[in-house]
Formats: sequence, C-alpha cells, structure tokens
Amino acid sequence: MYPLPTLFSYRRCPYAIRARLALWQAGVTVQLHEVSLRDKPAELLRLSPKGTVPVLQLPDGTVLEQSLDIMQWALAQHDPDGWLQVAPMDEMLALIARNDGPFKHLLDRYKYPERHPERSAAEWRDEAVRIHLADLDTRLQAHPCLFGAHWSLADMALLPFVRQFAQVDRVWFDATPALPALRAWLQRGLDLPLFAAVMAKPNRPAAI
Ligand SMILES: N[C@@H](CCC(=O)N[C@@H](CS)C(=O)NCC(=O)O)C(=O)O
Repeated sequence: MYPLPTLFSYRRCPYAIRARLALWQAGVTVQLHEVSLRDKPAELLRLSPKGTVPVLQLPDGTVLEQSLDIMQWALAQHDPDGWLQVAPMDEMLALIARNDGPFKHLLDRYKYPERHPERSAAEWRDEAVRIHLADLDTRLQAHPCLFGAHWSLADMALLPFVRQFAQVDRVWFDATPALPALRAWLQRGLDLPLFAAVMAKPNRPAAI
C-alpha cells in the first residue's frame, strides 16, 4: 500500500482529465501512474478489473473507479472555490449524466465515423449539438459558467469532453455560428493554470 493515494491515469482521457482537475484543485497529492491503454498494468487490473481509467486507490485501500466519484471525493477533502456548492447537486449531476451518456455516445461516433457508417461525421456532430451543446451554449449566453458566474463541478466535468469535441474538427468548431458562448467558455477553461497543470506531460525527459 502506498502512503499517498495512487492515481492510474491517461493524459488525454477526458474522464482522467476531469479527475485530475478535481484532485489538483483540492490540493491532493497523488502518486501518478500514466498508463498505456494498450498495455494496462497488472496492478490496475487487480484493483479494478473493468480496466478503465481513471482509478484512484486511497491509502486505506479504498478503490474509486469512476471519474465522478474521484471528483466528488477530492472536493470533499478540500473545495477552495466551492465547486460543489455552485448549484444544486442534482442539477449538476443531471447535466453530467447527459454529457456522459447521450453526448459521449455521439462524440465517439463523430470522432470515428468510419466505425459507424450509418451516418456521416457531420450528422453525428449536428446531433451532438442538438441534444447537448446547443443547450450549454444557451446557458453560457446568460452567464460565463454553466451554473452562473463561477466554475462548478459540472463545468470541470464537461470541459474535457467539449475540448475533445472541438478537436475533432477545429476549423468547424472555431467558425460555427451555433456555439459562440461555448467556444469562449472552452477557451477560458483551457487557459486556466489548473488546466495546464493537469495536462503537463508526466515523466518527460528534459529537452537537451
Ligand atoms: N465511467 C468511467 C469511464 C472511463 C473510461 O471509459 N475511460 C477510458 C479512457 S478515456 C478507458 O479507460 N477505456 C478503456 C480502454 O480504452 O481500454 C469513468 O467515469 O471513469
């Protein structure tokens, strides 16, 4: 057992990014294990046979194997900007559920349309806008963050997924008239020092 919590993570995974955002925000120091999804360490599979990241093992042996559980655990330790208090928890969780369910389903198809030829990439994309992103944009036209003036659990849980959506076709995302407020919100999120901190490349040899 490690004296620090151990986080099994994958740098670009949106679920792992959201977990790191909350852990870093809470000031929880973890022993970070960057894993290869193609060659998962035996220790990860022993702790969590389902084999997804992120997984957090606490020093008492407790294993948290859902990104949202890790976020909530971290912020329960320390929540300096009150991310858990910005809005009623059930409202934030409902938005996160729509992100993790129907939106993620469409995002995967938009990213890999060749695996899902029953519709074109543009059709998957437009459906994702229709069922989720247009509503986020409407909210963000009214206030700078999803539930008002301040970043919340929901903003941080969704940000890595919207980032991934934007990256599929950056030219389209930067030009579409459908999502101006979402675009500004994403940029403000990516510009946070916290975001840069969680995306730092682990164990990268210094450039020479
Ligand atoms: N419900 C999980 C989903 C995590 C998940 O699906 N992570 C992906 C990476 S983004 C994964 O580990 N996939 C397993 C694989 O690719 O083998 C959570 O919220 O933590």
